[in-house]
Amino acid sequence: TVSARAASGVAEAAPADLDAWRRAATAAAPGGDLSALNRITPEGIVVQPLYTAADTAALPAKDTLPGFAPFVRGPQPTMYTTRPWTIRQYAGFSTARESNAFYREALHSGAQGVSVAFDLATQRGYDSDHARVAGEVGKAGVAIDSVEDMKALFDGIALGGTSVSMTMNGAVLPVLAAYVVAAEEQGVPQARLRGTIQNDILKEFMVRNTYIYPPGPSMRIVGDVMAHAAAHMPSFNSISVCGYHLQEAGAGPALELAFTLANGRQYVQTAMARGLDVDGFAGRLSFFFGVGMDFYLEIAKLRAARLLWCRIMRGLGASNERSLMLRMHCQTSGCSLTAQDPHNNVVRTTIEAMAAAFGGTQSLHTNALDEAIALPTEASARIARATQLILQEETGIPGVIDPWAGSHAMEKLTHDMAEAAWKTIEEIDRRGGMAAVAESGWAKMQIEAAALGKQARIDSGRDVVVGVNKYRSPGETRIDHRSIDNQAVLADQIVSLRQVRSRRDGAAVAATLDALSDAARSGEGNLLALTIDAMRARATVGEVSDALELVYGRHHADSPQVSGVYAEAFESAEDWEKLRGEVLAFETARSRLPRLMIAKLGQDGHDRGARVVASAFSDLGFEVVTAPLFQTADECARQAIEHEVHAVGISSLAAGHRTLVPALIQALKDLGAHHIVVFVGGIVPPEDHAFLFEAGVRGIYGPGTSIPSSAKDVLDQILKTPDA
Ligand code: 3CP
Repeated sequence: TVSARAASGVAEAAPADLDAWRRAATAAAPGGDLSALNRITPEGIVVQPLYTAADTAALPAKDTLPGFAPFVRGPQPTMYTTRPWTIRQYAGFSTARESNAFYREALHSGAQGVSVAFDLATQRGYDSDHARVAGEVGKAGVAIDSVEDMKALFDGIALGGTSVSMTMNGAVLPVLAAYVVAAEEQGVPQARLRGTIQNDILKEFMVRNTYIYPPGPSMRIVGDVMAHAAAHMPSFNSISVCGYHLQEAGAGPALELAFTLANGRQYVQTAMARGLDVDGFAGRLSFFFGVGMDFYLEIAKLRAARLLWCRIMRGLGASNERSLMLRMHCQTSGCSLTAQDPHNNVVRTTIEAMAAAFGGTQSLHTNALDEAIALPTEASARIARATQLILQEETGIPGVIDPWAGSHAMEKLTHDMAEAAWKTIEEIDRRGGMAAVAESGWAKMQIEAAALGKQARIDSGRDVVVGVNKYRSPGETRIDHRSIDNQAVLADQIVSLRQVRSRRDGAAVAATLDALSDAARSGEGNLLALTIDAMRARATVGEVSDALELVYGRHHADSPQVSGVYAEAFESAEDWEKLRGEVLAFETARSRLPRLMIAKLGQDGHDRGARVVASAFSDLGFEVVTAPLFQTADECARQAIEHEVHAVGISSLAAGHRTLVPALIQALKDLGAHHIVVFVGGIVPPEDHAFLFEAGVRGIYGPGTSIPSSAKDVLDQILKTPDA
């Protein structure tokens, strides 16, 4: 009998008969086709319904140990069993004083490290009183103009003991220098500083856009930071090579992995080319990955990252174990969060955080549930932190090192992920290396094509997002959110800038700034060391940036648009044809195609949404002009008129909309262009909608809006408006 067999354990111990399983599963599979149960990811990775020993028998790296090369199972022999990952929440807003209070409360309530978000003015190297940044000071991060602000930011936080991460790339020199001087004035010498500076400029050119100078000089700056840190800051991670932003911009896991590792390799090569000994600095390179909802694949990605980095570093001649070991920070995926049913985001973040822990991260940020809407509140930040505390202290998860090891599925997926990424790395090599493909725009186009495919799969319902394109709630869930009084922050910053400028020795500051410009010109000297002198003398972030801009100029990117990808991946022929028909009807009514300009205003360079919308609208038959980044409202209005557009779509992701959008509408009116329809997409809290509509905005399309539905609305709005 069955129970007798079960009791004896004989049937359970019988060798697996894979053929018998195949027959049974084939009979149960749709259409009798077993392969229909495979999922093929957009990157071509096949996820099977079942994995067995047959899938892993030939894998080379399936039986390794943590703390030993190739580190698939983690960089430390004991991993979380002796020290869990660092709970490090990215935060910063308003003034240094307010952010300081937030950090102190977080550290008191379970956070284990600090991670500073700077406002866009600081990231782009402008002082708060610069005319170009008036709408953005203190908005999406903290405003830092000088050492005095940096000292206020870390007041009461012992910089020798707490590790601090700073997301800074373009303005890395003045910001890191201000940190070094603030620590020095706290009595902590550089040599004792622990922490990480992002300093990953290649991905800025690819997706994030907070570069300041052109690629060549920017890479010199990266190299100078690495060289200075290697010599004087032995416990400081001089770079955090980021995949996170690539994933946020649309890259799938294999593409994220490939580009991140190739960027990392490029930095190592740059430093080696300057004569640095690879084992002298490579141990302080760090990585940063996004963790999305594809649970198994995300764990596989993190394991594969360590495997491949070890291979890459051996290839570059590194021999020290630390140089071969990839250490990482992870962040749960911002773009997996939804503005609809925001409480569901806690669930998403928990699942992603588990993937990061199973993947062996060293440090983790968990997103707050309201991050698709605004900056986190005290309450949402508390839940986000507790998500990690619960994983660390209630679940038992940290008690087993790399618990997925030996799973046929996980070992095979780790291998397949590594192979997929490696293929892309080889393609990059064929195209001249990472610096070349970042500069040519090829890398950006790959990411954008992935983003468009994803958007089309969501808009046509193939990829499910609960509460967005399926199971939508009939009502709207309103939640509190934090808003920043930007004008008050600006007023504060102007006062403190005045104080700094009036108390310092102007001639001494000028001399340090001249030395910096000279070093930029000659290529001699270390720019970070010279910037530390300047910041110590109380130069400001903007002045240091200007001293370098004088020599290097400001970079203006120009990247071609992807076309046809959205149309190809869109799966509902009926909806598609209907909308195309409406565009053609518009053409008949107005004797030309609908023309629109997609723009971003101010220093908000997060342009994934803008570029996806531009490309998709263009596939739908619109004529689309993409405005250059970093425009003022006036500049944008003039361009819209020059291009004779019917509508301007502003993509706003950095909370500048309340200032910048009304300014644009006013500028259009001042120039007599009342007929140009203005709409806004991106992150706009519901409370701001009435304000923007009153200012004259005609449509607001938040995260989760399908592109065809916004396109239809834009057409209707234009038709309602008399033409010029
Ligand atoms: C750790 N240690 C151990 C063990 N675990 N020692 C023995 N046994 C163990 N099991 C040691 C480590 O070797 C290390 O010492 C020390 O403890 C700290 O551990 P760690 O693993 O280095 O952790 P941490 O200090 O937190 O550093 C983590 C990395 C760092 C290395 C990843 O670079 C980091 O914190 N990165 C964060 C980056 C970040 O926050 N980015 C935010 C981006 P030693 O150092 O002496 O070896 S936010 C972007 C958001 C979007 C946007 O851009 O807009």
